[in-house]
Amino acid sequence: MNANLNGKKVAVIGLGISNIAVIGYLLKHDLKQLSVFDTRINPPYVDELPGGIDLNLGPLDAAALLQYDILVVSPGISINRPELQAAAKAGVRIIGDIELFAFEVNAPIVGITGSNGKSTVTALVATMAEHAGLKTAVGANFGVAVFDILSPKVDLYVLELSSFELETTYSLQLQAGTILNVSEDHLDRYDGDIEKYAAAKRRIFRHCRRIIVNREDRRTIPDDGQYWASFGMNSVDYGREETAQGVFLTKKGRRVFNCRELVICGTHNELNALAAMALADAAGIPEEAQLEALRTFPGLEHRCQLVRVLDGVSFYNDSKATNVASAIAAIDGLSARHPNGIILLAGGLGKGQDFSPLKEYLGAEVPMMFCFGRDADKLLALSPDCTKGVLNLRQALNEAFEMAKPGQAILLSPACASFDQFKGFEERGRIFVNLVTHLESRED
Ligand code: UMA
Ligand code: ADP
Repeated sequence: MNANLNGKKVAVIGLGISNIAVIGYLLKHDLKQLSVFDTRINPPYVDELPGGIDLNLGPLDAAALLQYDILVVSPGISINRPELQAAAKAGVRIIGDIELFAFEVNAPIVGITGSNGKSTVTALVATMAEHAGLKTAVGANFGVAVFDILSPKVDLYVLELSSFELETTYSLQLQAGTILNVSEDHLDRYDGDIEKYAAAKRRIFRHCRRIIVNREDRRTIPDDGQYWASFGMNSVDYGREETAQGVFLTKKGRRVFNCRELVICGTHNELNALAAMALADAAGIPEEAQLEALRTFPGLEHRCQLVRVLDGVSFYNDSKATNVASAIAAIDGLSARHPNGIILLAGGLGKGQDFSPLKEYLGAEVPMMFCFGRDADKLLALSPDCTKGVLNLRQALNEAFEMAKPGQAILLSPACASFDQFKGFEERGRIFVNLVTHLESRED
């Protein structure tokens, strides 16, 4: 498709962060019709719509959708819904905001997807680019709509791309792109099939000049097996070397960085750093700027952050761990610091995941897991002895603190989405930090 929208009938499906920005863009065109649909009765941003716009709230009307040329579907709406499938079958084009952005953008783009680490790597690459003096814009799944960052002044875009966004993107040209890893997540949107989810992620490689893969995860490798660089645990290509002096990050066997200088911790963050360096090299960002960014990047909020130490107990906020693999990365990353045990606070919406990989940690690194939220039962079923059901996060924290011994950690790493009890992972993390901050010493 081309971006010539003039004379077209366009409907925007979903009124969230992405599509409110799309509407601003569409209003600059001479459309034949612009309508807005949202399945929610009370979606956000209604007050920001221009007066008189055709607004349709509540269940989608399949017949009504057939009259449009283009549907711009926001990421939170599955394109597999029957109403959208029927429209697609009838020849209506189904795209997302990133597809429209692809026709407007002039500067080079680095694209990052994966089940975990996307935001961290996106922020790291952007920090590297800024250290190199480039005017850098960060957006998409990072929380900022692409049409809110589009500007002729930008030298480099760094986009965090979700599988949902990639499903509705066809034409995005990337200078460099990667899939960091693929583990179970969002399977409720992929018929429980991780291969369908991985295939959606591999759409990132459709027009990607320099492809970077995780050589230990076959699902991150394009179907034709061709790529520009790889990262992984050993010292091949972008890699790691474990020595008596510590762990070094390497490029083709050359030691470039001592991980002692890395602020963000854990092996998963070493891999994130390698992926970021590979992307930066692919985008022409000098190595000096890369290393400076690695030395200074403090990590993002809600990702395995130490909140406080009270009575010898360390409290970590890892609210962004919305799937099992990220919770396991946090436990692995912290277990060396807390050999006496990590009390885990977990639960929420499981999104169809298999929780069983957590089982081997229960009774070992994790002596107790307090479980809350809609899918608490599935977590409780992993071990009757090392789990306890509680009503909410507050109760989980209080009971965990009652039993915690000095040297142990209390880790909020829920392995689940938050929307059953919170507005999002940020709210869940903020509430946790607030509760932890107000805890009183048991020794007084
Ligand atoms: N919704 C409805 N009916 C609708 C439209 C939306 O019920 O008609 C619901 C969705 O199911 C979802 C919520 O409303 O629960 C928001 O959906 P949306 O499509 O309006 O989302 P936006 O506000 O536009 O935000 C989206 C991304 N959200 C999702 O993919 C769900 C944001 O990623 C992204 O930052 C934003 O675009 C920027 O352009 C968030 C996210 O949770 C952070 N992403 C998932 C993740 O990281 O795991 C994929
Ligand atoms: P995303 O944007 O993909 O959700 P984030 O960088 O926000 O990724 O991190 C989300 C969660 O995943 C955090 O709990 C973090 O500690 C964990 N994490 C970060 N990088 C990785 C990785 N490479 N592998 C596994 N878990 C990771």
